[in-house]
Amino acid sequence: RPVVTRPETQAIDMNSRSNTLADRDIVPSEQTFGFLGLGMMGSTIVKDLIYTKHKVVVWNRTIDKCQPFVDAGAEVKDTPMDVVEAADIIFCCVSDPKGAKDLVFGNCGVLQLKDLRNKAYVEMSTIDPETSMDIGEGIKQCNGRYLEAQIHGSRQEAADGMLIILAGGDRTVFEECHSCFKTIAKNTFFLGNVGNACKVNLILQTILGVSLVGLAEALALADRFSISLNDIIDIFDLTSMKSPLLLAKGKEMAKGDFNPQQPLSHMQRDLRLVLNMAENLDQSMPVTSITNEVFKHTKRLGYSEHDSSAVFSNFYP
Ligand code: NA7
Repeated sequence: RPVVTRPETQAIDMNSRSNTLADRDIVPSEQTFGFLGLGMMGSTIVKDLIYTKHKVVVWNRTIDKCQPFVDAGAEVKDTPMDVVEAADIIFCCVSDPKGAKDLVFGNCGVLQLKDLRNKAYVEMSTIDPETSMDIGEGIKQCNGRYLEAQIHGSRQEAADGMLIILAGGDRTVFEECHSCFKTIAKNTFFLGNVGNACKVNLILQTILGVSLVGLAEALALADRFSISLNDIIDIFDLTSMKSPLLLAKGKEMAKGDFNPQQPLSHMQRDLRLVLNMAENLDQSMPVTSITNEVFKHTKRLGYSEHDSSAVFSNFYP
């Protein structure tokens, strides 16, 4: 089996700006915003919040990642609890539901503060509705306000300020986050109760995951016939099936360029969350189940940290 090398981790470019920012006429909120989690998404978001003059306090598990943000004007704290103490509205953007829960319920977590009066907590990590409801309940019991604000989009879309925000929970928090959301997103939707935004986000991820596996399988068949993948993509572009995303992913598959825009491990995590959600409803999801298996296997081949388009690699012996 060929050795799969991990994709290079790209350092955040603190000087890059999305072209869209200049046109958005952003008046920053006076409130102080906490930010937990400076991964690829979190870093990109915080960089733009600082640029648009929001007051930001940050924390990341690997503390070294905070330094460029401190240099750019953010304050850094030692624990999530310290961030909550210093901020009015706290965003969280970590890998998965377990990480999201740890930051709220764990040692030195948000709830250690006990009294969250005048504080609001905004969950941006991709999570399932049940986790979101648990977090929301915990925050509410300490008198805090809670909003789930799921971010839909790739790392490039985050860098371009073109995310879509799907929100549910406390509407006043949604409104108070207006200048932040305007900085990072092209559209924001308020979808009602806690859980609704998570459901919509995961449903969109289901469409994406299933489409990527279909695309990968079809392109692999073309390759077996020695038909040029670029020809297939050019013809696909002329059909009514075309979509910007599938075209981009098809090109990545043809080139074998799996630079992570949406890591494959995140895609598989989302499919797992979808299947758990459907299981509780006895909803049959045969295609998503197989799609999940395909992504799981691609992870085993070593492509967890590559882009989801690396699912193409699954179809080679
Ligand atoms: P990355 O770049 O993989 O970053 C993940 C971040 O989550 C990073 O800051 C991690 O800290 C942090 N993390 C992961 N697990 C934990 C736990 N258990 N405790 C504390 N912090 C944790 O992901 P992205 O930025 O692309 O995506 C983040 C979310 O946005 C994800 O849910 C997407 O679906 C949307 P580290 O730096 O490793 O110490």
